[in-house]
Amino acid sequence: MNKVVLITGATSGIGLACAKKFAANGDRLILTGRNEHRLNEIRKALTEKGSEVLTLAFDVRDREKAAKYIQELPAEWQQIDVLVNNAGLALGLEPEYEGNPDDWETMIDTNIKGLLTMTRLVVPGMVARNSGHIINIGSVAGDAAYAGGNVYCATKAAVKALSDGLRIDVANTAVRVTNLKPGLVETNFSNIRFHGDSDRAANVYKGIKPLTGDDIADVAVYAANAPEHVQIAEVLILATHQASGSVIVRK
Ligand code: NDP
Ligand code: 8X3
Repeated sequence: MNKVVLITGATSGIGLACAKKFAANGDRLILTGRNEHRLNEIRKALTEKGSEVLTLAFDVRDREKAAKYIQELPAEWQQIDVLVNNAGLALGLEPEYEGNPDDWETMIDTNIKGLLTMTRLVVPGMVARNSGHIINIGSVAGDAAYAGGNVYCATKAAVKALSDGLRIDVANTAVRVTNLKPGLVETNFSNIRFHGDSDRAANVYKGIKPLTGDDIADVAVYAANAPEHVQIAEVLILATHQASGSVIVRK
């Protein structure tokens, strides 16, 4: 309630659902993403419902711009209570030996280095105030590789290692770190992964009731509102007919 929550990748899917759920919880939102038009639309819709929203359009791979925006936040937005490191993507599902190096670079730069950039910019203030919460959106894909997942799975394994490492680094403070690991969530994720091939994307969710962004956002809001002495360190959230990243029972 009344926290300042910064969400990266808030223009779609899990990030957008988090924006709506944290807004409904009475929190103030800093929403980021590359798509400025979508950010403006979302700000307008949430503001009309009574929320306080600031939007910042930047690419998390652009370290300089990210630093400029965070360092120049208006005074009333500078004390970020919750950082939701959500911006991320998968590209391709080829065997590792046939993958596209440009796709690898985009995934590594966004999912790992972008998350690190935001952590480096926001967490020092939390440590100085002895208060704050970082919610990283990892994945079941970080627990074990699945066919064709290679580099994407590696980036999400890195999110687990970075969450665990950060948790150690802030253990002498009241700052908390959560790694949320969703399974199959129907968002724009597969459209992006398959470079706009919507039939192939739809097939990913065929014969199964997938999770929604709201399902993940509910857990994020729960973790952020747990009593101060409770650190929800890691949560694996799967669709009911999914047992792991590679075991999915379709009807
Ligand atoms: P969407 O494609 O629906 O949303 C991705 C969001 O990330 C968009 O808001 C996009 O905003 C933002 N984004 C992507 N690249 C950048 C960038 N370089 N800079 C800033 N923002 C960026 O996918 P999801 O909601 O599904 O994905 C969100 C997170 O959840 C990702 O980290 C993903 O790996 C993870 N995840 C998804 C699962 C799923 O099954 N869908 C399961 C497990 C984890 P914009 O285009 O405006 O920049
Ligand atoms: C997204 C979930 O299993 O499609 O991280 O990789 S999965």
